[in-house]
Order: sequence, then structure tokens, then C-alpha cells
Amino acid sequence: MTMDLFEQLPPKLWVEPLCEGAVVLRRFASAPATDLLVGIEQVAEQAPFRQMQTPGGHTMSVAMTCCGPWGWVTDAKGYRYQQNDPLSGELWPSMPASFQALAAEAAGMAGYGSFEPDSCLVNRYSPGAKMGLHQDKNEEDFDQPIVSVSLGTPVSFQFGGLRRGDRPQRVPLEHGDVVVWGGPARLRYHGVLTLKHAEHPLTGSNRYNLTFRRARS
Ligand code: MD3
Ligand code: FE
Repeated sequence: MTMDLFEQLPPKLWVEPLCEGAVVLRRFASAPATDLLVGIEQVAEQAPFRQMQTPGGHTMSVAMTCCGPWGWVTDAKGYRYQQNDPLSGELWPSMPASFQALAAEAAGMAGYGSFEPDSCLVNRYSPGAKMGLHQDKNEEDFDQPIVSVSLGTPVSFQFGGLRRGDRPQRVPLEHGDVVVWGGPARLRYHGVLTLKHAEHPLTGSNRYNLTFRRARS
């Protein structure tokens, strides 16, 4: 009797393979979400969110900041990692221990044994913000996976192929979802569709994404 009831309870966490090398750990970051959001606030006190310029001269709709030894930046000179925040000249804030631990745990679940990210990009989407299809290829070692954590309002993620023209599939990403991308999925094109108006009790109308990467071997 109790077993029947147990089996009817909705699962708190579940795993959805997307393709070879990519897996969604649904709600994996739900329990630590408030800690992660406090971590984001602390990072942003030292290195405020800013809308960076693309090399083509456009202003990104996504506001970004970074933590960890290497921060990802873009400006007229191009896309790259650097150790100093261009706004202050100071080193990026250190990566909160809770961020590191979650990223390593998620990578482990996906079969990547000793993931030690040296970079965490924090993206903040407000309604209307989006990110066009692109590849993440500013890192030295494509054998290292990428871990992405979604917090706040839901969005439709675009997951394409190895060529820009490959038709992307749409993957809904919600608060607490963690995606691990590695192996044959590591260089696939991806992007984020325009964020719609919605409210989340912890983030208001915003969506945050933490992207953990190993920038340097
Ligand atoms: C698929 N950010 O900052 S991370 C980015 O939601 C970025 O803010 C998105 O793409 C966001 O570069 C999504 C998910 C992601 C990251 C790397 C990938 C998906 C990937 C590498 C290969 C394939
Ligand atoms: Fe990306």
C-alpha cells in the first residue's frame, strides 16, 4: 500500500538525456537555489552586471558578470577570457565554494570525473533578452565539459548541431535545471530564445544562468 502511494509521488529530480554527451539534470539545483542567488548577489557587489559589446559593435541584451580566476569578456577587440574585470581592473571575485561543489557534482553525475572549473559566467536575462546561436570555443581544452545552471523564470533553449545551419531543437529550461555538455555535444551550436514576461518568487522577472567552464588546461 505505502509502496503504491510512493510510486505515485512526482519525482523531485530526474535525468533527461538530450543526445550523446549532453544531459539535463532536472531540478538538480532547486535545493541550493537560494544559496546560489546569494552568491550571485555577492559576486555582483564586487563585479556588477554589465551589458558587454560584441566585436561587431552591438550591445548584448544579456547582462553578465563573472567569478573565478578567468572571466569571459567581449568587446570591440573580440571574445576572450581574462583575469581582470575590465570595469575595475581588479581580479574577478572568487568562485563561491557552493558554486564549485555543485558544478563538480553535476559533472560527476554525467560521467565527468574531476571537473574543476576555473570560470563561472553569470548571465542575467530580463524580459526581452536573448542569446543568438553560437558555439563555446574560447576554451583551451574541448575535452572538458560545460555545466549550466538555470535559475528563475523559464526559457526555451535552442540546441543545434555542429553546423550553424543545423535546425535546433527546443529544450525548455526551468528553475533548478542543470545541463552538462561534453564529448560530442561540446561544440554544438546553442542559444536562448527571447525571455518572456513571467514571475518567479526568488528572482522576480529575471532568469539567471551560471555557466561553468575550464578556460585553461
Ligand atoms: C550546448 N549561455 O553563456 S548555457 C553562454 O542560458 C550560454 O545563458 C546559455 O550559452 C544561457 O555561452 C546557455 C548552456 C550551454 C553552454 C555550453 C554549451 C549549452 C551548450 C556547449 C555546447 C552545447
Ligand atoms: Fe554558450
